[in-house]
Amino acid sequence: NKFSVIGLGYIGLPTATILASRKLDVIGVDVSASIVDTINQGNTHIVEPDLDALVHEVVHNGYLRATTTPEPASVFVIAVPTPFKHGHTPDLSYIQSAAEMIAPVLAKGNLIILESTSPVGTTEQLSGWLAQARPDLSFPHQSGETSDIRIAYCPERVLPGKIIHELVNNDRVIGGITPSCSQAAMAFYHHFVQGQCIVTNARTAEMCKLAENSFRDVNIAFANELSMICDSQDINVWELIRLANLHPRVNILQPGCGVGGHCIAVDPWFIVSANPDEANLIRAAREVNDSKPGWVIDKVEQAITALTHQGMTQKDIRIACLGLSFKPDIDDLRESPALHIATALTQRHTGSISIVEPHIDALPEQLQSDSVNISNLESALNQAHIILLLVDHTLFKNIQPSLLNNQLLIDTRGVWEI
Ligand code: SAJ
Repeated sequence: NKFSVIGLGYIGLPTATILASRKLDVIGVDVSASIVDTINQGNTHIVEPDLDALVHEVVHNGYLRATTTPEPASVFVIAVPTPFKHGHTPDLSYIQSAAEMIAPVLAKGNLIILESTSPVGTTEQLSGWLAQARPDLSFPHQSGETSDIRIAYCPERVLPGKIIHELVNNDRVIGGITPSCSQAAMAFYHHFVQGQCIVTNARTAEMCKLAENSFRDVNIAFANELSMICDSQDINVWELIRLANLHPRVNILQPGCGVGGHCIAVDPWFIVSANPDEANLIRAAREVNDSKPGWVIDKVEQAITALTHQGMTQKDIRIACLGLSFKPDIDDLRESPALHIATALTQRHTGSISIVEPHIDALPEQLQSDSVNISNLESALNQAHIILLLVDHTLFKNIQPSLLNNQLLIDTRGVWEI
């Protein structure tokens, strides 16, 4: 039995690696030759705790091999990106290409599992694309039971930073196009999942993933809206949330400088674009979270104005931006509100900006400017007139209070609770 994982990114590579660690024969497929080469050397192209050593082990033991050309296998797991296009509609082209890639090597009895976050109906669509490419095989559809190929939707749910643990321990929702597709997928996940595997239909499983991330987005939006309300009411939002959360049925999340990453800031739009008349709360939450970086930029501009009223010229005002990643203690800058804010400040501020980001070595392209430098924490704090905390990295939580003297502090994460 061979297992194939299509797409070797943040989900596909850990999944392929965990399968291979169970001594299963795994072929990883990716369109990028450089990713394939990196993996075949036993290395990884993504930063994720515990992944490096595991990839090294399974590649050297011969259980995981990467290639750009799909090969026959008994199970294919598709874990390719589903970004959104202009107008917030989902872009399914990576799933369609994955389908076109594997179609020629499919054989009777194969199981295909889609793990990519997808709008409702995508698994059926996948079945349709495959049926077009392989008229010699029968593919499942909701009304029919028997088919040569089985297809299921099983969303990934792992948290970046805890992927290896959560891949094994999280419960899984399994949505086969037919009950026998679900049973086949269930048998597959039992190779490595210790959480419960619960069967439903494909549409429910697709919506379940979107609902999970929308739930989190709506809850973070509540915290972000509260932070803006409290600011104009002169109330410390961090204290307020701590107090409100003492109530046994209240659990408010933490405000921040915005919501980033490639999931929570994207997936709710899949619901909104398919249900524009009903998804009002979900849309509003997205808008609140997307407005937060602009609000933070306004706060920095107000601080700059306050310093100029004290007699400084804007060119002499030095800003320290603490953190660029989309959440604490990772190196991932994708859809990062902190990066967005730092970029906007780079374009607007005439004085110098020091960036402190312990998880990257060089500034991303959009921050390359004569007035911006990457700095260590202590010198950035010493020289700054304004300190803007964007990400609650552990390094920043441990800052000595003596380093925060006369600078203006803008703390978007409640690390200093101001
Ligand atoms: N954030 C806040 N306040 C909070 C919590 C988070 O501002 O109280 C911000 C973070 O700083 C970050 C963003 O939200 O910018 C998203 O971070 P996250 O840790 O909530 O989630 P992700 O994007 O790393 O992973 C999410 C997870 N989904 C849920 O928790 C419902 C994960 O389980 C999913 O597998 C993942 O999306 C995905 O791939 O869909």
